[in-house]
Amino acid sequence: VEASIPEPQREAWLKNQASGFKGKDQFEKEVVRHVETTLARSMFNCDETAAYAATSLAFRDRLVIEWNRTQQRQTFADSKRVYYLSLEFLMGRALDNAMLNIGEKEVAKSGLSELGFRVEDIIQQEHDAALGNGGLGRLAACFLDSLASLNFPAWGYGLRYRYGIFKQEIIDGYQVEVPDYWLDFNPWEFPRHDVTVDIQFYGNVNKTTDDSGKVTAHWEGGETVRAVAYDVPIPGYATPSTNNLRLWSSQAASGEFDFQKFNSGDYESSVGDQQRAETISAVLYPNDNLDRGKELRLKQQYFWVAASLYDIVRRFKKSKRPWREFPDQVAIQLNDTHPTLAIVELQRILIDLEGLDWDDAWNIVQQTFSYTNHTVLPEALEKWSVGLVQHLLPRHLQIIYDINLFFLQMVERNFPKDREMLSRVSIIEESQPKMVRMAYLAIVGSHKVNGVAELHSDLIRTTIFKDFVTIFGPDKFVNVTNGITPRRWLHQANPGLSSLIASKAGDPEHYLKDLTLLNKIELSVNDPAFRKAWAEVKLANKQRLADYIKSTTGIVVSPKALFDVQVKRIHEYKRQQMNIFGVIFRYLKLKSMSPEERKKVLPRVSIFGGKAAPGYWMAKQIIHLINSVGSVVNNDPDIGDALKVIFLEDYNVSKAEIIIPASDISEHISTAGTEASGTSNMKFVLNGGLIIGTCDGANIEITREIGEENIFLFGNLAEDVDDLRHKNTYGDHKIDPSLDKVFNVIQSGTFGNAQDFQGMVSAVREHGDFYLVSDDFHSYLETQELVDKSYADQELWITKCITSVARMGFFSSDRCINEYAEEIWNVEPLQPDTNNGVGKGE
Ligand code: Z2T
Repeated sequence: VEASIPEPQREAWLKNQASGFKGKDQFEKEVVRHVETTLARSMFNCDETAAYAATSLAFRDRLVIEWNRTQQRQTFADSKRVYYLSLEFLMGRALDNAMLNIGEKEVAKSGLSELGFRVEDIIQQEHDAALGNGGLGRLAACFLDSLASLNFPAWGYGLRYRYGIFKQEIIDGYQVEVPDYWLDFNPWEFPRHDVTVDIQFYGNVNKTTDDSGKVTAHWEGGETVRAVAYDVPIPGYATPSTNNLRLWSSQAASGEFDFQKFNSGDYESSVGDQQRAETISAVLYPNDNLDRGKELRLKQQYFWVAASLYDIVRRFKKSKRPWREFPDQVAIQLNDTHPTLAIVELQRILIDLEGLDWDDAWNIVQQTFSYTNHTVLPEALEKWSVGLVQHLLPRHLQIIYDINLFFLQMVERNFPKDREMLSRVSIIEESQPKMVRMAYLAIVGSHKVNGVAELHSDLIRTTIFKDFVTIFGPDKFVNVTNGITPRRWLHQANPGLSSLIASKAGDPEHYLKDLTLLNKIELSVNDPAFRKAWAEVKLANKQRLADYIKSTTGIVVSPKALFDVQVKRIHEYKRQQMNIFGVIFRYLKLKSMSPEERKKVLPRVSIFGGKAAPGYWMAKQIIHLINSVGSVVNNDPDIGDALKVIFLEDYNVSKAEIIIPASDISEHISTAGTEASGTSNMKFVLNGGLIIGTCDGANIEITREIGEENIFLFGNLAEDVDDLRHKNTYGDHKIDPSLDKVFNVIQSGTFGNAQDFQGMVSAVREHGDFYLVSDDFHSYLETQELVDKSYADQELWITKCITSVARMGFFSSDRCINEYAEEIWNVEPLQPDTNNGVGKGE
């Protein structure tokens, strides 16, 4: 490594190598230096914002040093790398994570305290990096944390949206969206103005034939947009390994800024061109589990995919290896179908630009890519109209047709008797208009396809991708059950519980890296002191949330009440409507009691949070009903503490870190077979809360791990859903009597204008109850009663909680990443102590 600096200068460089702060005194010195020089502020008016900025910069200096070293080590080792392509990275805040992963949180705490600040307050100054919608984006963030913590050479690739997911305000009970402009001050990104790729759109294709008769396609004309790299360091926990997340930002390419217009005085329209280019990376599409097929979205996808592949190929070419070794050096994971064009783009690079034969190129492509499916909901499966793809990416459409042709020829050869098969599996849907089925393209272009929980992986094998299992054989389809990072979701979010666990399971540096060590706490399940401390931690976490509720809503809730939490994107399949109908039923029951009876009931706080996609009318109605029920119930003097209904505005990662540790029971109640995995279910149990849920997604594996006596399962099974839906539509659909009562009360105007909630009611009563709310309602209410009874026995409840946490080790994203590495990527960790690659060639 050092040999790259010429001898005469080497000494000066090495002597002056940056090192970042060491210890509290140097940390303080660095903070003050950043306040005074980097930020140009006087130390006499340093507020919390400035202290946050300076602290981040001090930690950033430390990160950057390890980041450079890690990248250099990886370059010299030249081993296989993983590239995780995701349109979403829901990172949340970075400072606390940087402090923890570097292992200097105590230094920061005492240093900041000497400077007059509390570390918790400083951490809270940071704006969430919210470049994602929900589970899919947060999963990508957990994966980056695990990849770095396990020392895998890995890069994330995404888009640098100027606006993350919108901020949610609740005004008069309705959701209002506010833009999330988050880049004002972001110390965690490094613009790389020297790392740019010019991306082509539109134009047309011309073919030339050389002397040997070989035909080459040339994609010409159209317009160009420039991709500029912004790099974000991703530190691993308790390791110096620091990986890179590269986010692309769009700019006008230099040739595209129209100087003609500019010089002729048409300044405005030349700036307009500039802005049009910047539009590509301007905003995150706010839909969770829905495909809207907008042209700008397709542009985003190709822009990001093409820039990332150019970057990956450029890095590979430096090694001067033959092309056939590409899959030995590169594994590319497609996070859902959003980056599927990467398959086509690599094939294009290999055949059009590098001159490989189709078959050689296609082998490389298939060995390189693998695809994760995250949903079976038909409305979320991406399709692009052939016309749009033809217009925007004419050469790619030709290649897609060729991929499809060769694929269908293979199918025809192998399954000559099944004529219908060809139209069923065709990448091109012969509809009006014709559509490109992106999931099929992703399957055909990958060597592995995975689902995200066992039930989900079974479902894709037996339903939506059934034919492909027949065609490619069962080994291509695997399960990798999702996981969560215990660093953020236990240690950072719940320091009280983490240190209590440490008293039994040993050093956090051990159990946070091998979460199965949690099982040690089960030995203490009957230890009275441990149990008492456990209850105190939960109460403190509930008090923290109660304070937050008071400060944001003005509503006072008792931390002694049972906290019932459902926080996730609002979606009919997740059934927040069933939850609020259940809350109404509880309210009616309380109203029918005498004051004496009412005093005996276990008080409950129903807490909701989550965003509705701006165009999702039914989801917005659900939010409105929750808020309307809240204003009636919370102000009903008969009710008092017996029931409170809270809607927490603008649910996001940093709010999850406060809400999740405070939960007693959380709701994961999707219609069976619709929630691919869910990951918050894992977070809640890991934080000592129990679950009420359906037999869906990862709930099933959570049950297997923690024992069915420790979870409240209810409702119909996935295998029965089709029949029930059929009955609801074609048979006589009898509504559950308790639900009918609830509907009548809604329609009497108890919660405001009945008309406002008609959609929710008639979806069940008149439109076939697609999500089986009525079918599951009785079982849901019964199980909620069981929850009340169980909570009344606090001793048994605490036993359930401790036992569950002890058995949650499986759900670490470290386990999950190790499975991907072994079963799909074939990559190995690169230990940071390999002497910086010195002596290995070069
Ligand atoms: C998403 O968050 C999920 C699936 C999607 O399918 C899209 C989005 Cl934005 C296209 C979620 C699943 O709903 C959830 O069950 C799963 O746990 C999560 O992805 C991560 O796999």
